[in-house]
Amino acid sequence: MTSSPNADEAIDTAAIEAFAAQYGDRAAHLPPVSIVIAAFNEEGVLGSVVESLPPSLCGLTTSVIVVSDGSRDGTVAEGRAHGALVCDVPVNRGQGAALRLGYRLARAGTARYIVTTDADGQYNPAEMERVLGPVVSGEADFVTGSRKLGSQETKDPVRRLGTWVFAVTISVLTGQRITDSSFGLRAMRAEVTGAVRLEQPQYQSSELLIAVLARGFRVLEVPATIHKRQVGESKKGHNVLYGLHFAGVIARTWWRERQRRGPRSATASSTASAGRPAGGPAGSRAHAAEPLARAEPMASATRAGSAPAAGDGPAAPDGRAAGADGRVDPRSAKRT
Ligand SMILES: Nc1nc2c(ncn2[C@@H]2O[C@H](COP(=O)(O)OP(=O)(O)OP(=O)(O)O)[C@@H](O)[C@H]2O)c(=O)[nH]1
Ligand SMILES: [Mg+2]
Repeated sequence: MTSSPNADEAIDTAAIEAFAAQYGDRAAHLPPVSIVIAAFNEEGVLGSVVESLPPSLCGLTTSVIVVSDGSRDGTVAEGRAHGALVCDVPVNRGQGAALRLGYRLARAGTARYIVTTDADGQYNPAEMERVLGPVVSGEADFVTGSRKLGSQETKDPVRRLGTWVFAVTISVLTGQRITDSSFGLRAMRAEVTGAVRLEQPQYQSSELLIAVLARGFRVLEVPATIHKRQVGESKKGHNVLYGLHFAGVIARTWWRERQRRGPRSATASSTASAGRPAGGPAGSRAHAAEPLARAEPMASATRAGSAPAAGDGPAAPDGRAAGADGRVDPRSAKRT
C-alpha cells in the first residue's frame, strides 16, 4: 500500500493508461453495465467466477473489469483467458484501492451502471439482476445485497455477531436502517462512485455505504446470499483484525462526512429495505443529493494527472436510469 495520495494517483494514472493501451476501443466504449471485481491471488477460482457472470443484466450488455494489484499467482492470466478486461496494477494496495480504480475505468469507458462482486465465488451471479433492477428502473441510486434479509452459509458466531453489530452501528450513526454493511454484491449508477469520497485502501465497504448515505443517494437493500469461500483464504485477516479495521473505518468515515456537512447532516438520505423505499415513492428523497460526477471519457482519463479524484465531480443527479437505450436482445448477448 502507498501512503500518499500523489503516489496513489500516479499508480492509478499509469494503470489507466496501460489498460487503455491494452484494450483500446473495448475499454473506451464499454457496454452499459460494468461488473467490477477486485482480485488478489485468486488463481483457481477467478476463472469460474468470470465464466459464471451473465452477459446481460436487466436487458443491458455487461462487461467484466477485474483489477488485480500485485497478485503473485496466475490471477491476471486466468481473468483474461475467461474474457475479463484485466487491469494489472504492479503494486498491492488493497481491495478498496482496486475497486476505486475499477470504478474509474468503468466511468472512463462510459458505463452507466456498476455492479460489484468478489473473485472468490461467495456471491451468486443469479442474484445480480435483483440487485441491479431497482437502479435500472430508477427506484434507487445504490442497491446492496443483504445476508440478513437473505441468507448466509457461515455458522461462525463471531462473524454473524460482527455483521449485526456493524449494521446496527451504521443504522444508529446515519439514521437509516441498514441490515448488512459489508455485502460485496451491490449495484449503483456509475456516477455515484465519482460523487463520493473513497479513500480506504482495503476495508472499503462501510466507507462506500456511509458516504453514499451521507450524500443523500437513495439506498435500497435486497435479500441475497453469501456462501463460504471455497478456494484460497481471506485476504482481510481473521475476525478480530477484520473487526477492528472495520470499526475504525466506520468511525472515521462517519466523522469525516459529519465534518463535511455539519453536525445535522448525517441523516440525509432515504433508505429502503427489501424493495420498499422508506422515504416515500421512488424518486422522492428527504434532501436533494449533492452533485454527481460527470462520466470521464477514457481519452481524458488517460492524460497524466488530469483525472479528477473521486468526489470532485460536477452535477447531474437526475441523469439516473434512462431506460431502454443500450438494451440488448439477451439471445444475441455476448461479452465483448
Ligand atoms: N486487487 C485486490 N483485491 C483484493 C485485495 N484484498 C482482497 N481483495 C479481493 O477482494 C475480495 C474480497 O476479499 P476477501 O479476502 O474474500 O474478503 P471478504 O470477502 O471481505 O472476507 P471473507 O469473508 O473473509 O472472505 C476478493 O475478490 C479478493 O480477491 C487486494 O489487496 N487487492
Ligand atoms: Mg471473501
